[in-house]
Amino acid sequence: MLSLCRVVRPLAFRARRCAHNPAFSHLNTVTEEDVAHFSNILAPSSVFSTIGSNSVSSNDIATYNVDWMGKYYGKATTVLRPRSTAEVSEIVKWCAKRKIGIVPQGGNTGLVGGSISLDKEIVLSLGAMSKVRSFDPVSGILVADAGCILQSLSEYVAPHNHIMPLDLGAKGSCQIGGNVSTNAGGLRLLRYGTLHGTVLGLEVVLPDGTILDQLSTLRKDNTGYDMKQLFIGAEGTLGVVTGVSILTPPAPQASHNVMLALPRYDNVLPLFQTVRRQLGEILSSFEYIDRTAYDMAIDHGHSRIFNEEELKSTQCFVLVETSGSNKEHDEQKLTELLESLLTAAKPLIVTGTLSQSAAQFASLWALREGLTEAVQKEGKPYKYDISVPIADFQRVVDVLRDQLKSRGLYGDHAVSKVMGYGHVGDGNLHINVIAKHGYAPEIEQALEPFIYEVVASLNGSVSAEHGLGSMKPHALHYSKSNVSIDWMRKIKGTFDPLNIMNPGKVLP
Ligand code: FAD
Ligand code: 2HG
Ligand code: ZN
Repeated sequence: MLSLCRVVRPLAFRARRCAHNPAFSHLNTVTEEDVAHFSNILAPSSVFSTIGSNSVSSNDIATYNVDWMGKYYGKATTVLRPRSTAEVSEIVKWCAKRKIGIVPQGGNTGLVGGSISLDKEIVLSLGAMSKVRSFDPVSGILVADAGCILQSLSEYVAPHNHIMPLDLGAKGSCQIGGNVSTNAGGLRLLRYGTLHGTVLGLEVVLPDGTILDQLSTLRKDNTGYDMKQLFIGAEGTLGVVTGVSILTPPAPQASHNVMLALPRYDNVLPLFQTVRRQLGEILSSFEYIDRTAYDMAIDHGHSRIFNEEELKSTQCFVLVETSGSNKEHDEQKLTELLESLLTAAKPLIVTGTLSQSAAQFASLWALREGLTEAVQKEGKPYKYDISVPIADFQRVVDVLRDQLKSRGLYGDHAVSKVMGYGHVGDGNLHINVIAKHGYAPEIEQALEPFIYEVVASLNGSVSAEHGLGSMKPHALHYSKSNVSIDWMRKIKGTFDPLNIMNPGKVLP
């Protein structure tokens, strides 16, 4: 295997179309007076507006007005980049008084159009709040501003032999506040669990400007309702997260990975059971890549892991990672696993490649982590991030491909590829449908609500980890009962009666 170490590249912005939500009549447009007020409460270099005497051009704020995929165009005239929680509070107080909508924006890597202003809301970018407030190397508790980039935090705790409890392909751009607000999952969830468990406390500016300081560093605190949980995954609809207290685990002493080639999709579930049983506590990731996704990654320059002969009988792949405290012990367990898989009477795998160096370890991960960027180079993706039973992963991909075929939309003239990859260990499949020549209404109509109905029939979730943003509020009812949606509305109404905080997102 070639040793290729890819790093996350700067994220490019591309533009395509405008999402529109008509329900904004309760909000006011930003005026010259508002911009003047913002310029009084913030440093001049923190205010960017196409309105007023110091106006900038719409090009200057273009990157805040389009999402990472180039699927959602924003309409904000004004972008504010506060430097402190007090400044965020002043901004929000003014917006509440004037009924101006606010879109909190982190690294803008979200994949459901949540960080984009749909109408006349301002963008409140957290990027200038990027200081680590404290770190305790004994407990591993890190307290940081919401605008800290995930990768910077990983680099901050690394010399203390700690790691962040989450890791994702967007780590070079996404912010910890954005991660918390989307309840991001990622590649380490199987081992370290969700942010609902690792986040110990939050500091949040509520929709009236009040600062809610729950930046606890306590592991245990059973004093009533655990309010922070409401903001984890709220996608900026309940307040602006300004500070995060999070538990960082000790870095594993030894990590290994192996890419397994499987002859049949049906083997994924029995393989997961076998691997979990044999590796036990050292299993830290179990990621799925279908054949289409693998071939695409190779086309886009990733190292070839298997030869042509091996690929002839391969339908899909699994990337297994182990993390433990004893290198020899872990290596022995992995080698024994591979041997038993290859010598079984009915082998579940065709073959496997065990990384032999840090570079090979990184290369196997780069292929998996690089899929989202490779997809982006292929065309315009429709992304469906779903929870379904593991045994149904590939069937759902196939059913969707068949649906496009039946509408005459599958082929180089429309959808060139339909693929699946994701986090088997978490029951989370990412389906990517690639529109070769750009987004088109007839493709979307063929896909939706069809895919949501399929997910509902499997009792799955229409959003496993990316959230609802502006893409899926209308699909919420496929995964949540009316009673749940009613109570979500009541919670939203209690925190944000004026509906200024990220309006048009999450709730239908
Ligand atoms: P943004 O995109 O800026 O915002 C996302 C949402 O959170 C918006 O609704 C926004 O209003 C809100 N928000 C942001 N910051 C705040 C704040 N401080 N206070 C209140 N609300 C806020 N996601 C996963 O779960 N797992 C993955 O493995 C994964 N991999 C990815 C790989 C790539 C290459 C890309 C491009 C994206 C990936 N994502 C993944 C999606 C995305 O990166 C995550 O959802 C990430 O957590 C978003 O963080 P962000 O700072 O970019 O937030
Ligand atoms: C991943 O798991 C991310 O790689 C992105 O959640 C998924 O590209 C996608 O659809
Ligand atoms: Zn994912």
